[in-house]
Amino acid sequence: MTASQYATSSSWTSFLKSLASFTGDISSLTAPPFILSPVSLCEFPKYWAEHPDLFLQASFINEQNYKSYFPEDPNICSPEMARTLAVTKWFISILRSQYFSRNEAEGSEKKPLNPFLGELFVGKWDNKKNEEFGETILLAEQVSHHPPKTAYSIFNDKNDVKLQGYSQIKASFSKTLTLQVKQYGHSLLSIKDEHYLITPPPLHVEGILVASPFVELEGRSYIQSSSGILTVFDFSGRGYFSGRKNSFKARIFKNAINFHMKKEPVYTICGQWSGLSTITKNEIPNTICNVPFYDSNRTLVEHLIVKPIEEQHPLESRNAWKEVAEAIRLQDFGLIGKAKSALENSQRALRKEEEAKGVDWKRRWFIDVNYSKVNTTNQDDVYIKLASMLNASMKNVPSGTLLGEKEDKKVVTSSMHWRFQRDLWDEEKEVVA
Ligand code: 0T9
Repeated sequence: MTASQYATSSSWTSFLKSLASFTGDISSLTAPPFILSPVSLCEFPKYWAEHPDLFLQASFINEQNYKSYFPEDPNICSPEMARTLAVTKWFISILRSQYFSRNEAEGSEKKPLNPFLGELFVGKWDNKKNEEFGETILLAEQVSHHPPKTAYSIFNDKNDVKLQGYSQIKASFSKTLTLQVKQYGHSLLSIKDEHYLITPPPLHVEGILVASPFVELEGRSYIQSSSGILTVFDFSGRGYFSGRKNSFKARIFKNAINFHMKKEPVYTICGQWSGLSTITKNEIPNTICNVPFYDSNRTLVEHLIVKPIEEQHPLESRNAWKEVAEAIRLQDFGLIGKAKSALENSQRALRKEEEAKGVDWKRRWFIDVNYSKVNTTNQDDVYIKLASMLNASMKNVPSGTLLGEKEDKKVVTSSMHWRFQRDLWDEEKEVVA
């Protein structure tokens, strides 16, 4: 069947009707098999590093060689700027993985499996083709089930590059059945002793009515560097500041103050994140104008290596979900339900057991840090330092909310954020990457 045939099927129309009573809990929606993905949301952090070369690139840029990394601008001001351009390019490159790859592979966005508490996903990029690279390891853990939160850590020890973060969403359907999604959480990238705070953008899912959903980004993403340099991404879909889908404009400012004071950025990059983007230097005379910056159509992604299912720990995603995934591949509605219930029931039993014992599920590699209790003037803490440079709210508000903005002013008292504990991974005895 084609998407347009699915769109008029009774299973789809009755699914659409059920959306009227949506409460915000995506996992409670029973969708027809053709729109189910056999992949758990716990796997999604892999998208952050599907361009292993760009993920590491900034770590190779130093005082001596920085001009050679960005020959487009012979007057580039500093190695910090060259590294920010590398990080910006990496971020653009992975948007295609994060928000477009399911459409490419499956023809549309599909409903991912809702991870269970304690679910793990691990893998690595061995980078065998390039000796300088060394291994990049990914660890993801479902640290909360209600509401779902996935924490992740991606690190390359050889070049001292680390990314950690966590992600959570809040979703609602509009009258036209567009799913509006706000992202919560953030990522912290460390390139040796330089750090970056990255905030993911809001998005919406279109095409649900016609059974071929796809993601479109909107709003903003910030990449605040500890060097002071700030990249501000503005996203839009078809017809806002360009007639094309997946459009963006990224402005690179010397510092956040220049951005807040509405001063000119140093560079502007614009185009499509699923295709070509170009860079312009905003100086007079304008020497660099719409020079090609990145073309995501020309670079293949590198998928991480995941151990065969037989070698996986029972908590590892593809092992734990294998019956459900198989049932989805068979498109067997009854079997999907049965396999899902089996997993959910054993999870319910576990929670009951814990409740009776008065204990909480022990998180494996991450801890949650309450930032309303720590000294928020402590500039040794990378997150506090970067958030205050950007003037960003540290509360549990939508990603990228600045101090004084509407969401920040609401009475939200918590500022809990998930953080990776490297020693817990170093002591890990049962799970291998
Ligand atoms: C973090 C990403 C996130 C997760 C996904 C909204 C969405 C779940 C969250 C935000 C990643 O870094 C980036 C990419 C895609 C996001 C997903 C797209 C999507 O459709 C799902 C939601 C929950 C659905 O599955 C809605 C059901 C619909 C596809 C069929 C009716």
